[in-house]
Amino acid sequence: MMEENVISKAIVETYMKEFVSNLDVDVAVVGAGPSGLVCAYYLALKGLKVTVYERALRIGGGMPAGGMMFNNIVVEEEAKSIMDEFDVSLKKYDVGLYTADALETISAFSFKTIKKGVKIYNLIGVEDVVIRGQEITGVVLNWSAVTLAHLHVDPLAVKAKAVVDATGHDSELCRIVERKVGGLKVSGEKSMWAQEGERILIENTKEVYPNLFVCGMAANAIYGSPRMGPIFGGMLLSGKKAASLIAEKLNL
Ligand code: 48F
Repeated sequence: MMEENVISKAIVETYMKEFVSNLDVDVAVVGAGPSGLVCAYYLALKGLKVTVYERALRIGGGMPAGGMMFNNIVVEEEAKSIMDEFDVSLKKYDVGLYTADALETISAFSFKTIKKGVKIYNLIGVEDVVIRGQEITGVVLNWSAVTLAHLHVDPLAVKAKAVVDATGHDSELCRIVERKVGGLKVSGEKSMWAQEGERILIENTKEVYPNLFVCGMAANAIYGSPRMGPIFGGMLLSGKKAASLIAEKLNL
C-alpha cells in the first residue's frame, strides 16, 4: 500500500536519522560549487566523515551558467587529471586548454562525491561558526527559507574538526570570522586577470584561522587577488589542495 503518510514518514525519518548522525563530523564544507565539491570528494577518499552545506536549491555554484550563460566551462591541462578522476568528458580546444559541458561536470562531481559517502545538504545555509577560545569547532546552520523570509528562527549547530569556506566570491564564512571573531582580514577580490588569478589561487588556498580552511574563489577574495571568469582548473586544484592540507592536519 502506497499510503501518503508512509511516503512522508520514509522521507522525514531517513533524513532525520542521517542529520542526527551528521551533527558531529570531521569536516564541514560550506558551499557546493566546484571547489567545495572537489574538496569534499578528496576528503571522503581519505575516509573522513564530510558534510557539505549549500544554501541554494541546486548545487554547482557558478558552474551551470558556464560563461555568461554559454554553459560550457574551460579547464587547463594541470587540472585534467581531476576531471578524469570524475570521468568528465573533455574536448581539447587549444594547447593546454579543454572544454567540458558544465552540467555534465556538476552531475559527475555530485554523483561521485555522494557515492563516496559525502552528505550534501542543499537549502541549508551556514550563518555563523562555533568558536572555542582561538579555534573554530563547528558551523551554525539555518534553513535558507528562514533567511530569505527574514524570520527570527534560532539556528542549530554542527561540530567539526575542520571547516572549509568554499562560498565563492563573497568568502562569507571568512567575513563572518573577520566581523565577529577577529584575527582575519578579507580584502575582497580584484578585477579579472585569468592567468594570475589561477596561479595565485593555489598559494591562497590555506588554513586562514585555526581549523578554518579556504578554497576556490573565496581564497582569492581574502587576499585581494584577481577573479578569473569561467576557467575552472584553479577551482578544482584549490579544492584538492584544501583536502590534502586538512588530511595532513588531521594526521591522515
Ligand atoms: O561561487 P561558487 O561556484 O564558488 P567556487 O567553488 O567557484 C567559483 C566559480 O564558480 C566561478 C569562478 C571560476 O573561475 O570564479 O565563480 O569558488 O560556489 C559557492 C557556493 O557556495 C554557496 C553558494 O550558493 C554557491 O553555490 N554559498 C555561499 N555562501 C553560503 C553558501 C553560505 N553561507 N552557506 C551555504 N552555502
